[in-house]
Amino acid sequence: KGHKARVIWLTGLSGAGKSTIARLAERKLWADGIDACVLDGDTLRMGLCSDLGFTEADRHENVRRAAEVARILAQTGQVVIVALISPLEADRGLARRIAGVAFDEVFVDTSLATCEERDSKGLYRAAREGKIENFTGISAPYEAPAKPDLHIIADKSNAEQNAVTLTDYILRKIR
Ligand code: GGZ
Repeated sequence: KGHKARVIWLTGLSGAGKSTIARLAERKLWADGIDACVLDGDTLRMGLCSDLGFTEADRHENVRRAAEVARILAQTGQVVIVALISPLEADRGLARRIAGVAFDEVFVDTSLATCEERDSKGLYRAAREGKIENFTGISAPYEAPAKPDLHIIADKSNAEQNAVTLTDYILRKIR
């Protein structure tokens, strides 16, 4: 069982589609009999990370905690799909080191223009109006991965297609 242990780390802007792709891929893996689970930034921030905000230090701590949990889960032999903005290259490097198992950095690459146009939660608008501070892409940095293990150009295709791309990649890696 343990040979499948793997951390799949999705990084991208708010609204890039990370959570949707992660959930769809999780189901596809289940359908193939593979133990998979999702650690989602939004969900972690409701509990384990509810004390954290969006300063650089808090995001760093958020990434660190998610990576530690991912490590524990991966050690049970699961494929752990993490969906966090994780905007800084250095923090993603930390996550890779903490995970301690096979680790893939996946760039869910949806342009800021597209995320802002969709604005499904109205956060970009609020950020533009100054109602949310340190908003990634608007008033806080996003460092795009220079050499992601998988680059999903999410602008050009729908979530289902992107989830197929991700699932196929994972299946190739674990088989
Ligand atoms: C970025 C923010 C912010 C700020 C609230 N900046 O699209 P969402 O709503 O559902 O996902 C975003 C989520 C980001 O949490 P992460 O834990 O993934 O971020 S990080 O890895 O950088 O720690 C967004 C919402 O929280 N949100 N304020 N200022 N996203």
